[in-house]
Parts: sequence; structure tokens; C-alpha cells
Amino acid sequence: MTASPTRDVLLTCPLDCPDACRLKVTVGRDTPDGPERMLKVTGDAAHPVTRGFACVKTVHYPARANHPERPLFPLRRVNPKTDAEPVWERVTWDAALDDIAARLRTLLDTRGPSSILRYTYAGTMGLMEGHHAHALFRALGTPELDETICASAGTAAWTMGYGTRYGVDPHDVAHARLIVLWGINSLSTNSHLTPHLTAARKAGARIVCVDPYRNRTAAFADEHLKIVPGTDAALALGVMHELFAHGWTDVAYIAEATQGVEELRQAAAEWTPERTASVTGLDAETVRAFARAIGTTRPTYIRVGYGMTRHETGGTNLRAVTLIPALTGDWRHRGGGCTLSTSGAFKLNRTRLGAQHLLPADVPHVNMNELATALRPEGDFGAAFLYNCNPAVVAPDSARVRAGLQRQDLLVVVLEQAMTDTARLADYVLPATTFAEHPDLYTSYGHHWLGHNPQAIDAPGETRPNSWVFQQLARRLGVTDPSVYWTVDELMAELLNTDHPHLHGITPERLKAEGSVPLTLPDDFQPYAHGAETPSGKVQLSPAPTYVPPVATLNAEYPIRLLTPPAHHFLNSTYGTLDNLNRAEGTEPHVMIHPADAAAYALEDGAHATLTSEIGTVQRRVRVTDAVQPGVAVLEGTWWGLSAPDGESINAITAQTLTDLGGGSTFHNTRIRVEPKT
Ligand SMILES: Nc1nc2c(c(=O)[nH]1)N[C@H]1C(S)=C(S)[C@@H](COP(=O)(O)OP(=O)(O)OC[C@H]3O[C@@H](n4cnc5c(=O)[nH]c(N)nc54)[C@H](O)[C@@H]3O)O[C@H]1N2
Ligand SMILES: Nc1nc2c(c(=O)[nH]1)N[C@H]1C(S)=C(S)[C@@H](COP(=O)(O)OP(=O)(O)OC[C@H]3O[C@@H](n4cnc5c(=O)[nH]c(N)nc54)[C@H](O)[C@@H]3O)O[C@H]1N2
Ligand code: SF4
Ligand SMILES: [Mo]
Repeated sequence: MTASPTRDVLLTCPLDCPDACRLKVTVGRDTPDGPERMLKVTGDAAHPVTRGFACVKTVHYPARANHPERPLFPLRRVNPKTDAEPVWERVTWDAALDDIAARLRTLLDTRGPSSILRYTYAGTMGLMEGHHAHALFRALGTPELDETICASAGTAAWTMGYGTRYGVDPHDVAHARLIVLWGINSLSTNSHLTPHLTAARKAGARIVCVDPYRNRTAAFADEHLKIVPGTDAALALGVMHELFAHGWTDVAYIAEATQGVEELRQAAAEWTPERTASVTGLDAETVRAFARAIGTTRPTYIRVGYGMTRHETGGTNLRAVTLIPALTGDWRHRGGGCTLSTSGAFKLNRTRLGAQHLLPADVPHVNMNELATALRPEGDFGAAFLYNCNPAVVAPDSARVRAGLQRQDLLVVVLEQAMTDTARLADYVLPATTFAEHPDLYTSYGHHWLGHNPQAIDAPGETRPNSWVFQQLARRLGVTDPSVYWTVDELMAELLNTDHPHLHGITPERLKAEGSVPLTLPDDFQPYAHGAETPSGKVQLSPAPTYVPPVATLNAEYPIRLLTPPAHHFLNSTYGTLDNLNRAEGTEPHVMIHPADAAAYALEDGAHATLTSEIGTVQRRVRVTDAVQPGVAVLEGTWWGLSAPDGESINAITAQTLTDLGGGSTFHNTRIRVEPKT
């Protein structure tokens, strides 16, 4: 029971999702003089992107914020990290911070800053509690973490072709007459695009989905091209073959805005529909019809996700697909073109964000996909500080990540909102605030609105913002650079201190007063209509992308390719603590297997099976379904190990293999065998 009255506050969702929704958060008290807590979350009806709905996950955020197992006080582990069940003692902030600072000081003095690992990702997308939180570590000169687990292959690929990552404004999508959802399960992972897809469809648009399995988006689309994983470059080149062969290219656009077309024409020449079909698993007529639709429909809009990048050649695959609109000239048509991310439009003054200006030139780098290697016993690190992430679940080769975190000689500090698999391996768990409990600023990678959140409610228990924790440690470690101690207001003043036209008229006062403000973009924002932000000023078609088959080909020992894409009711592993969302996904993780594979490997629907890769083994329950194709298995969601039958994350069988561009992750590239559990 809550004692009235409640009140509503408007806050931007902090989660790693392109939609960056404007949420209506209802807060209230249980007793008249008790603390306020989060009661309900819906979407802001007045916000043009959010349109009044929050997703099926974040409507349950209050249960997460008020979860009985949420850490509310600093905790110190008192039993060995190798014991399955952690035993904690509550300590004061001063005791925890004094001890951690002293141990970091000893490491700095004896082994230098390269013995301290900062590990972090996008648990919050806040510019303060996410990006700027790294300032302490940059001031100390600890190894720079290359944030490669998600978007780096895509970013590198896009940058080669176009420079800055601009996308099509979601409101323009309704103008498109052909929409290709290519390697993105947008109905689950970008759900606020759906109203625009529906509007376009009502106006006559066809929607095609290119994906190796029938996910929600494929079921929603008018046509599903069930492509063999990792072969998108072949399909894109096959499309280009037809564009050139039939004169469906926009010659004027190519001449004005691109460089390298002859090279691309030559590369595409060998990709006849027949050859394309033999690689992609589609039939030649389908390839022809798909190319014809793209070639003859203006505007065509292609929405790519990161799915196709999570393969060995993922960067090139994405680059090939994203160059298609440079041949059709769709960039000149409202609603046409392609979106990977809209983030490049946020032209903030980022020079001192996260104290990047303090980065020593010779600082060592750690690729975050290689955490398992970084934490090996003979490695460099004596301490690991983890925040905004759950690598014991989400990082490749996660069983080795766990083993590394369990090392008794490694100080592990986890700053968290939930008692995750990673937190359970910590020496110290420090309790963090949620987005309603600290102020912050947010950009978006799916639209063009900038957000400011005030602190809406008091922090429960002794939870603290990341920034507070790092500033406390900075003081104890004698760090003096002022940027490490900035408040959100100071950070906001810095970020908005720019003359860039996209931020024209957006002052700190306005952003605070309005909460969510659109970038100052022209009404018909068409960033690549005349060229791109590459060194040449043109869309760079050269070097022409090529299709390269995976090194890790399927064979008799590992005959199945495993994909592990996001689940509809999860946001990475952030909601792993909520039983109702786990139930909505089937209570435990299931691996989808095609009936032909089930017959070949004696697998029964509903039975447990052993999945073995070159990296490790997990047990999972089988779901036999023709949603997948023969030779491909899909397991949706990065479930907490705690929710899996064997206690292991699915990443116990994914490898640290990096992509061809950007050093990215290859989560959809795992070759496995599946056997009945004996
Ligand atoms: N509900 C929900 N939403 C989320 C998330 C979540 O966990 N759950 N996570 C958020 C985050 S961090 C991210 S990065 C985004 C990711 O969102 P998406 O980009 O949609 O997710 P991906 O993992 O990239 O997978 C998308 C699709 O790519 C397909 N795919 C795999 N390999 C290939 C291939 O070789 N070719 C093609 N064409 N398709 C392929 C997969 O089968 C999958 O259906 O979603 C965000 N939104
Ligand atoms: N097999 C497989 N693995 C994957 C993927 C996949 O598709 N398949 N997807 C990959 C992708 S795209 C991504 S982006 C990564 C995501 O991996 P992560 O970025 O690690 O995301 P989450 O698993 O959601 O964990 C985020 C954690 O941050 C915490 N957190 C949130 N806000 C705050 C805060 O303000 N302060 C602090 N201290 N903590 C906070 C949350 O409680 C949560 O536990 O996973 C990757 N792993
Ligand atoms: S997770 Fe994404 S769709 Fe859900 S409320 Fe947050 S921003 Fe919106
Ligand atoms: Mo991601």
C-alpha cells in the first residue's frame, strides 16, 4: 500500500537501447514520512518518439529498483571467491573506500597504473554516470579499455564508408516505400520504430526482413529472407550486381557524392543471382526480386542492426550492406537511406568527457572482448574495478572471465545496482543508484533528442552514484584534475559549449527546463545527400567489400552455427533479477534447433542437451522449431548463469575471436555440436 499522494516525473530511460524513451515515472511513499520510491513506469504520451509507451521490459523497472536483493550498503566478501555462495559483511563507505584506495595506492606505487583494470560498459548510457565516470581512471593512467563488445565493428565499417554515424530520423521512415530490416530484430530491440514501420506500411510500403531465423520482426515483415549467417556481403554484392546490370543506379548521385564506383562495379560483377544464391542459401529468383525491389523503389530505407557484425567478417558484411543506398541514391530521398545509429548527430563538445584529455599517449589498451585473457593468473592485473556491466555473463569466454575474477590475488570491486553473477564474485560490492536517483544527461542512437534527468527521488539505503564513488577515491588517491570532480551541471555546461549548428539554441537552462530537447536539425535532414564526412568528402566505396567465408567453417565435429541474439523481455542482462521477465522468456534459456538437426542428432523437444564449442560446454533445454534453418541454432537472451540449468552463461561457449574491423565481438559466430544430455 502506498500513502497518497503520488507524483509523476518525466525521465529519460538510461538503458542501452536506441529508443532512449521519455518515461513517465510515478513515485510515492509507503508511509507518510517514509522515503519515496519508484512505483510505476509508462511512456510519456507527449513525447513524439516515445508516444506514450514504454517497452515490455522497462515497465517492470520499479520491481528492479525495489528488488529485495538489491545491494543497499557496501559489502565486503568474507569467504573465498571460489566458494559457490558468497558471504558478505556490511561495512561503512569509509571503511570500504579507505581499504580500496590503500590497495590501489600500493599497486600504483609497486606495479604502476597498468596493474589496475577499469572494466565497464553501457549499463547506464548517462554521459555522467556512464562516460564521464571513467575520468578517475584516465587521471590515474590505467589501461584504456577499448569498448568493443557491441558497436565497434559496425562503427568502423560505417566510418570507412561515411565518416560520422548519421541516420535517418525515425519520423522520416514513414516516407519510405520499401523498408529492409537487415540483421535487426527491431520489434524487440528498437520497438519505438514500429509505429513508423506501420505508418509506412499503411501508406503502401513493403517490409522485408533479412535474418537467419524467424524472429518477431521476420514474422511482422511482408517477406523474410532466411539468410545463411555471415553471408550478408554476398547478398549485398548480389544486389549491387543487379543494380549495375539493370541500370538501377543513380548515376548523378554516384558522380557527385561517391568515390570508387568502378572498383565496386567490378567486385559486384561476379555476384550473379545464381552465385549469390549458392552462398546465401536463398534462391536465385528471390535474390533477383529483392534486388529489383531495391533497384526500382524510391525511397528505400534499410535499417541495419549489429546482428550481422557479430561474425568474423562482420565489419565487411555491414559495410557492403550500408553502401547499397549510395548506389541507388536513396540518400537524396526523404525517408530513404540507411540507419545503423543516429549518435553522430549529437555534436557535443566531448574533448574532456571522461577526462580523455588526460589520457597518456602511450597508455596500454585492453580490448574488452579479451577480458578472459586479461584476467589470466599470469596477466598484468592486481585489481579490477567493474561498473555498468556484468561481464561474468555478457563477455565472451565467460567461464574464464569468472575464473579470473575468482583469483584470490586480484582485488575485485563491483559497483552495482543488482546482485549479478559478476557482483557475486567481488571482494567488494558497492551499491549504486539507479536513473531516478541521480541526475544525468542522455543522447540516443535511434533518434535525435537530448535528455536531462534531475534526481527524482532520494537514493535508497546507502546507494551512491558512480561519480560520487570515483570522486571519493580520487580524493583519497590525490587526483587533482578538476574534471574528475565535475557535477552534472558542470559537465552539461562543458558538453554544450560548442557552436555546432545541431546544438544551436540548446542551453543548459533550456535542457533542464524542458528535459528532452530535439537537436537543431533541418526539417529535411539528409546528411549524405551530397557526400559524407570522410577525408575525401565523398561516400567511400573503395576498397570494395568482398565476401570472405568464415575461417571457423562448420565441420563434422562442429556442424551447427549458434547465434545468441537479444531476447524480447530482456535488456542484455539488466533484468536478469526479475522472475516475471524470465518466465516470459520461458523460465530458463532454450536453444532452438531445426527439426532436421533434431532428427540427425537425436534431440527431443523439451529435453536437456549438451552444447559444446571449442571454448567450453553448457547444458540447455532444446526447442525444436522451423523458425531456425538447418545447421543454425539460436539461443535468445544473455541469461544470468543463475537462471541456467548448469549455472553457466551462454558465453561460456562463445569465443574471444575479434571481427575483421574494429576489434568487435563475434557472438553469432560460434560453431557447436549438440548432443542429448547423458
Ligand atoms: N529487447 C531487447 N532490446 C535490446 C537489447 C536486448 O537485450 N533486448 N539489447 C540492446 C543492445 S545493447 C543492442 S546492441 C541492440 C541489438 O539489437 P539488434 O541489432 O537487433 O540485435 P543483434 O544481436 O544485433 O541481432 C539482430 C538480429 O541479427 C540476426 N543475425 C545474426 N547473424 C546474422 C547475420 O549474419 N546476418 C543477418 N542478416 N542477421 C544476423 C540475429 O538472428 C538477430 O535476429 O538491442 C538493444 N535492445
Ligand atoms: N552471447 C551474447 N553476449 C552478448 C550479447 C549477445 O547478443 N550475445 N550482446 C552484447 C552486447 S550488444 C552488449 S551491449 C553487452 C551488454 O553488456 P553490459 O553492458 O554488461 O550490460 P548488462 O548485461 O545489461 O549489464 C549492465 C549492468 O550495469 C548495471 N548498471 C546499470 N546502471 C548502472 C549505474 O548507474 N551504475 C552502476 N554501477 N551500474 C549500473 C546494471 O545493474 C547491470 O547489471 O553484452 C554483450 N554480450
Ligand atoms: S529499454 Fe528501450 S524501449 Fe524500453 S523503455 Fe528503455 S529506451 Fe524505451
Ligand atoms: Mo549492445
